[in-house]
Amino acid sequence: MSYSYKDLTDIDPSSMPSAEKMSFGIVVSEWNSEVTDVLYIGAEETLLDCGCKPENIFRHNVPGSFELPAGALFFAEYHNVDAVICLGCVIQGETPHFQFICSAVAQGILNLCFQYKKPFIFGVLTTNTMEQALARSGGEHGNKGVEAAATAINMVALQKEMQGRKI
Ligand code: DLZ
Repeated sequence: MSYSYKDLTDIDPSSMPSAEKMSFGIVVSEWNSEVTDVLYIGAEETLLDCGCKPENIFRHNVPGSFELPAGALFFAEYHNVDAVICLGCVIQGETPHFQFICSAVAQGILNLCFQYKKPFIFGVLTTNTMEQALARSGGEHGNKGVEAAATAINMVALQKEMQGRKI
């Protein structure tokens, strides 16, 4: 296993459920795209490493993190995916309404889980500085996109198991 961007997130695909029969929507915020594009690469590589077929990974962009819940909702309405991964980056020092955006996005994503009864994953970096965001998107603190994808696989596997379906 080798990730294109340095990744210290400790995910071993051989100890993960197989994602061979799973499908994923990934919503990516274009705000701070130098960070969110790397989150996407980490997420996509993790899904592929765990056996997901490339044709079962669907990406759509939204303008900013505030739009992530709406993008995820569109996935739930118009694509029959097993889980939706939301990737964004909100930086406090550059965002006057930081708290408002972060809590709205977190609550919006959580609400979708209950509304659609499937996993919607919060892969949003909420940091004080760009430096901290870069450290968590392929830098010394790993890649939150990897963590979000691994969480999505584990949650889909859990849901299938509890439904009595084969993974
Ligand atoms: C407006 C704004 C600001 C100031 N900062 C960020 C940010 O750090 N990260 C992010 O993802 N989005 C930011 N946005 C854009 C909002 O998320 C949203 O796209 C706009 O307010 C339009 O609804």
